[in-house]
Amino acid sequence: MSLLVYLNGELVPEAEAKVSVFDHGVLYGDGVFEGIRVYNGRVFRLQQHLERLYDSAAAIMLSVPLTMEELTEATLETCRANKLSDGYIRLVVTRGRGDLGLDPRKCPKPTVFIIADCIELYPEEYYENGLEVITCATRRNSPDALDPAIKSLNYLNNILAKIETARAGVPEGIMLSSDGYVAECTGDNIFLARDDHVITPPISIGNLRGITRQVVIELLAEMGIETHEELFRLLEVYNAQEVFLTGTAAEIVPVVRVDGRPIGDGKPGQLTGELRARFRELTWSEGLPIYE
Ligand code: PXG
Repeated sequence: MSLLVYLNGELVPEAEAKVSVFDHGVLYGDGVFEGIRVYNGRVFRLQQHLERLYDSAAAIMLSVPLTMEELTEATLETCRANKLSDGYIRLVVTRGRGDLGLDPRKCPKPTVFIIADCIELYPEEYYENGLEVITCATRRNSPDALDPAIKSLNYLNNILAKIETARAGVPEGIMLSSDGYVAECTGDNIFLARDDHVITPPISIGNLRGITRQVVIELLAEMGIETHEELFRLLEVYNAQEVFLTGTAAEIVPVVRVDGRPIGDGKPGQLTGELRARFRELTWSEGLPIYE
């Protein structure tokens, strides 16, 4: 069945959901986006995703032409039009149509589109057996050039790293900051379990303030486990008791091998398993209802 895509205020069939080749989102990656999950007829953490979208837009001086309430309603409407009850939403705001120069002032009207589609889930074996990851040679963008906390359409930094992981035959890769600290993965945040607490890199090193990252910090707090946001290098990853990644697509996924080194006993850890169970419960019961 053809999807209905929200495009600048209208729901149009997928084949008619087109943007101009002069759109600066296409020409320069000039725009922002969100990837959001729908579970059991509810949109998970929509408010947080929209807040991050408006923050990213503000950082690049892009004015989203809808209020938060309007964008919320447009998102729900797009889900309803596609009878979505479990799936994935891609919400994009580009600079809009301009000329062949960089100047964003030549783009008077931002383009907004929302795709509500099924999600291709990660293979079950990733969760059962854990992932093998490598460290990518491509360093994460430096925050003083293009801050990775801005979820912009410009994903080439991540894609270059993703090409390395594909060549190595593994599903994800660790990206370091320019001075060698662990920053995040190509599309996921990273956590290590160490003794009685958990660590994850601070946002300021240059990573995305992941919505799943925040959920995991909350779940850990409920379990009485502290999360320390601190700088660490690869050695600490190799020596961690457990390593796991978090992201909207991946949810919470155990890592069992990094650069050829087994993590812990080389099997998915107990804490990661417990977090996954709690995450499943939360996603099943929380979220903004689409059909009420
Ligand atoms: N870091 C980066 C660079 C990301 O792109 C995350 C961390 C995790 O953030 P959230 O808010 O999702 O917990 C992301 C998000 C995909 C896909 O298809 C990737 C993301 C989101 C949705 C889909 O690979 N990455």
